[in-house]
Amino acid sequence: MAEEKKGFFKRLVSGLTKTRDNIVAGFDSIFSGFSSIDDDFYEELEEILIMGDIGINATTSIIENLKKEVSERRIKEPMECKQLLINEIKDQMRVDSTEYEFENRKSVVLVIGVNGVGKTTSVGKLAGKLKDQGKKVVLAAADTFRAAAGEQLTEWAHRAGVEIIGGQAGADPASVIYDAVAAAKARNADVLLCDTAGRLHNKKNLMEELRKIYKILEREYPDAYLETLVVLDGTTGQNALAQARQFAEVANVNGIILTKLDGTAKGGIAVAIQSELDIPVKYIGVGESIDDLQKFDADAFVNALFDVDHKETPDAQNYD
Ligand SMILES: Nc1nc2c(ncn2[C@@H]2O[C@H](COP(=O)(O)OP(=O)(O)OP(=O)(O)O)[C@@H](O)[C@H]2O)c(=O)[nH]1
Ligand SMILES: [Mg+2]
Repeated sequence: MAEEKKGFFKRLVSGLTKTRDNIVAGFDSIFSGFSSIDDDFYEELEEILIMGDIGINATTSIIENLKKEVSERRIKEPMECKQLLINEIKDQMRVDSTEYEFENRKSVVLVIGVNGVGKTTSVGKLAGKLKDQGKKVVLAAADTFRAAAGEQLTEWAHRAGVEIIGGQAGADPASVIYDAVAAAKARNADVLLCDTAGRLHNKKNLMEELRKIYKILEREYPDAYLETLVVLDGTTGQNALAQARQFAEVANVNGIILTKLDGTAKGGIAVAIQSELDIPVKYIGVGESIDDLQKFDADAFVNALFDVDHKETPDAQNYD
């Protein structure tokens, strides 16, 4: 278990290399380049945070809080700001453990998002994770739009060792959900994970489709806890933020799965989403294999970003 945690932290550190190069290299040059903490210093810090996709909101509060701390503690050396900055960034992105309630009760998890962001992959990875925790998982292949979508999820179901309920291509997604609910009830499943189609919906179609699905869930499975997760592609930076905002307008979004953080310089978007929209990033994806999805942990994320403490930190984190 500890080995596994370490392994993931290592992958996180290496996955965030580009983001780190993008943000942290800039910090270091400021911390060592400035001899005093003045307006120029703050301005440059602000610029790096904005360029690192951390978002206006988070950047503003990080800088304001930093100024306050610096003056209260009478800090004079730019280098001494580094740890304060790390702490401020962490504070922007804490996720309460109650946010994972759906993992611990009978639940339905609806996974939505636009084309190609990693919905099916994330459903597969999440299935593997929950199965490993000893949970009974059923998958609903409610992407009936793309012909190959069912096969793709079936492969994941085999990999994770869980059951899958699908429908014919072109079938009504709500009818697949209906069948999947029946299966989940019959097998006394802990979690029903629903993959959905990612075609670019217009807002009206999306609302209509979600409304039908929610209606079936409310009617057929009223005792299941409903969790709606939006999947966002971390490589798309500000675009991901805009998508999250749009989905939040049409659905009761409980959280975000942020994928493809490996190999992107835009990982700072994780901070922006949390701070701008107040929707927690609950999972992050840092690769294509089944183990490459983990609960988001602000401390581990920011430590990985700054590449600090990564020898001691993993065991102290709540990766499970
Ligand atoms: N590197 C990397 N690739 C990922 C990650 N998550 C998903 N992918 C890849 O992204 C591609 C698209 O993933 P899918 O899971 O098919 O995306 P989707 O949202 O289901 O796509 P549609 O159903 O077509 O809308 C695949 O090649 C995945 O392997 C990740 O965390 N890291
Ligand atoms: Mg898919």
